[in-house]
Amino acid sequence: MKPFDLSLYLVLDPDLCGGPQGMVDTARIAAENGATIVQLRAPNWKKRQWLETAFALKAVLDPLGVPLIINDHIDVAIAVDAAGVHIGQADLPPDATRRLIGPDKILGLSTSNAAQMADVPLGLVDYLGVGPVYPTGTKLDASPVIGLDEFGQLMRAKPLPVVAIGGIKHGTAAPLIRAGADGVAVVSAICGQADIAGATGHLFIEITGGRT
Ligand code: TZP
Ligand code: MG
Repeated sequence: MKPFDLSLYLVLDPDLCGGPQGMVDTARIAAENGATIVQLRAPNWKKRQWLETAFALKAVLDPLGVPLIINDHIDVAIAVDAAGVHIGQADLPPDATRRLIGPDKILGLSTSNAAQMADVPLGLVDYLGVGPVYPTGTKLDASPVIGLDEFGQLMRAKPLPVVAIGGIKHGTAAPLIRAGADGVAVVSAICGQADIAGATGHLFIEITGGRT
C-alpha cells in the first residue's frame, strides 16, 4: 500500500469549488499549503468528466507528492492510476473493491456508527471516514450527526486510521484530533473560501497543534 497521511484531507465539490477548473486550482493551492490528501467527489458527474478532471488533478498533485483518492468510481481510479478509492456503505463492498483495485491502492470506507465500524474487514480497508461529526450542508443525504462525545466513544475502539468528516471548520478540528482522529476531512472549510491558502494553512496548524 502507498503511504498516506490523513491529517488534512480535502474533499473536492464541483459546486463549491467552481467546476472542474476551480477544483484543480483549489487542490493545487491547498496541497501547497498543508492538505495531505485530496479526494475527487462529484456525485452528479458523467464518467468522462470524472476521467478528465482526475487526470488534471493528478497532474497538479503528483509533483507535490499528495495522493489523489477517487470517490466511488473504481474504474476511474484504475484508469488514471490514482492513489486510491473511497467507498461508502452503498457502493461496491470492500472485498469486491479490493479485488478490482489490487493490493497497492489505498482503500477508504465511510462509516457512521459502531455497528458499521465493527463490520469493517480489516485486512482489506486502509482507513475509515467517520461522520458526519457536525451538521453539514454539503451532503444532504448524510447519516445522522454523531457529535464530538459520540465520536470520542467510537475512537476508543478504532480499528484503523480514522479521518473525521462533516461540518468541520477552523476551531472544531483540534478537538477531533484530541478525541482520536488521525485527521480531518473538509469540503466547505476550503472549497469556495476566498483565501484557499489561508484557510488550508490555518486548518493545518490547528490539526498539527491538536496533536501536541
Ligand atoms: N460525508 C459525510 S459529511 C460530508 C461527506 C462527503 C460532507 C462534508 O462537507 P463539509 O462541507 O466539510 O461539511
Ligand atoms: Mg459513495
